[in-house]
Amino acid sequence: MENTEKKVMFSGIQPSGDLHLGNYLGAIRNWVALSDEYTCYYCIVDEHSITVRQNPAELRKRSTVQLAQYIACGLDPQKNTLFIQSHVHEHAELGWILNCYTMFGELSRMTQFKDKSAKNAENINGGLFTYPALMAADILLYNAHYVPVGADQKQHVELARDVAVRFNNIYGDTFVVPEPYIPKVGARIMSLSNPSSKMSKSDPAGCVFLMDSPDEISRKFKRAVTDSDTEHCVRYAPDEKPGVANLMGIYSSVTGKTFEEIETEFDGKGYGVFKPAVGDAVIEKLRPIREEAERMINDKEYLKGIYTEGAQRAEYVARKTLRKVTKRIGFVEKPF
Ligand code: ATP
Ligand code: LTN
Repeated sequence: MENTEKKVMFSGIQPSGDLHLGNYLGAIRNWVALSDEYTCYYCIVDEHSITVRQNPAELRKRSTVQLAQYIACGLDPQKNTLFIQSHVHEHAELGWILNCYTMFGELSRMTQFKDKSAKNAENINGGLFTYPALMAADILLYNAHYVPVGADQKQHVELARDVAVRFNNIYGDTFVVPEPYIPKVGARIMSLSNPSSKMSKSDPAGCVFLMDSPDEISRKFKRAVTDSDTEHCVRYAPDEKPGVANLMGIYSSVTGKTFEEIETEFDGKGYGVFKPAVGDAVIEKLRPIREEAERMINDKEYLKGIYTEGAQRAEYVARKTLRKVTKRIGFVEKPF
């Protein structure tokens, strides 16, 4: 009874590297906060990650490690459907169908495609280009109303909306039209070593990983780039002092303090006090997550049980949506 009335959330992260503070503050934290209010599906999107070449053994390992980290972040597997994308073949099938309703011009405007193709000039494959159609399939299969992501994914969710509307206009109401759900603070955490680019696993020096030791976190924050002015005061001015604004965003996101409260707290104290304080707050936030994930990572049977049940629950819903879609577009009903 209650489940049918709840709105639906769907999101996913690629198992293409270790989870980091940007993933946590931009996305996962909201997933946890919304678990009670919504019916939630959180996926490990392994099919997306092969748009960039992966080492097979590492991809396999990271997919289950990521599941352990989802749970360690606070996602209760009883309340949330946690699963691996490739275990539910409907994603790939609807992905193909939606490719045929997604325009070349739309895909050409995706900034993630432009960024990733610039970084992987030797492997600009078709999957990297058509990736947003698969992401639309992920979301639309579950009739998701909201997609909790960081700001960098807004463009992809908007494309999923456009595809849903286009399909509904041709065939009648089929898909729920989803909306991005982006946090006010923490939507775009920047690299600690280069505050003009987003924190990303491909820049380990500026990236704080969930599994980093307290010493590593501390070192990364002490080295964080602030600014080159002589003022040395903790003041929120994103254009003039992007490094400081980024650290303030992280501190605010982790402690719940406002920017004014942070300015007052560090008034007259300088960066030598501020940077380690941000590091300490992050260490304390991540400590229980790291410890819980470390404990769970070796419990392979437990994790297998979670992703098996998750895929079964997900497939039940995905199958129904795919059937509806194939019927609408005119495929002959499968007789077995
Ligand atoms: P890559 O380093 O390959 O760009 P990524 O670290 O961005 O990957 P994704 O799997 O692409 O990881 O992103 C997972 C989720 O984390 C998405 O919702 C994304 O918006 C969010 N996210 C990623 N990086 C950040 C960041 N720096 N700040 C806030 N949110 C982020
Ligand atoms: N495109 C996202 C990952 C992703 C996703 C999704 C996010 C794939 N499918 C569905 C939300 C909903 C990324 O690169 N971070």
